[in-house]
Amino acid sequence: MLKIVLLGAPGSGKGTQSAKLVEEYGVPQISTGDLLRHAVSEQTELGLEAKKAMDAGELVSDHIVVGMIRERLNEPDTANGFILDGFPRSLAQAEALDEMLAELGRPLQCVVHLRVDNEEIVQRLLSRGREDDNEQTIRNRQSVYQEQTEPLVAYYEKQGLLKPVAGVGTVDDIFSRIKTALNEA
Ligand code: B4P
Repeated sequence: MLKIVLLGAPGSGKGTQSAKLVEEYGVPQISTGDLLRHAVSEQTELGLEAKKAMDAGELVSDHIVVGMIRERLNEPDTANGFILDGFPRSLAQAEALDEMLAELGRPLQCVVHLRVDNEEIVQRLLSRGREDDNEQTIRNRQSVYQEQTEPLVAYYEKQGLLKPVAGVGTVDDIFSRIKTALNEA
């Protein structure tokens, strides 16, 4: 059983580490970025609305993202746990998540905070080269992160759930640090 949030700036490696956690613990990864990119590729109404925000490096509206997560957490494969990757990203999303998990009787175990400095992130994302990985959008994502997502560090620290992990070094080194943090949780 693993019920965690991976918190970190855009490009801090949440998706990379989630894939390894899925392999190790056998619980599903729930990535709002992946769910949104899927909606964009299917050209649903929601996808078209989300694309504008994603291309600009802004957050997609809380209403859309919370609805997607509510649906996903009600699917049976999450009964034994989940890795939330890239959600929550605002205080409103974090509060909505607390409510949903209280209703489901499945509180969070811990929040892993991947810490990487901004310049390293710009270099990583420029070499990843996804559609929203140009320098201007990356810089905007970083300032949106600082304004809207960074307050979640204090939010989860207050709840005694925060586990800071250095997100630099090799993917395997970071993964070992995450496992150590989870064992302590
Ligand atoms: P996401 O899909 O969540 O993407 P991300 O934050 O950019 O990436 P992540 O941290 O997962 O990094 P990755 O492992 O890929 O979000 C995209 C957009 O969707 C957002 O800007 C927003 O518009 C929208 N969105 C998503 N969730 C939302 C929400 N909850 N509310 C509102 N809007 C939302 O790693 C990045 C790169 O680094 C990769 O190329 C990887 O190979 C490399 N890398 C990883 N680890 C490394 C290491 N140790 N060393 C060197 N390189 C490494």
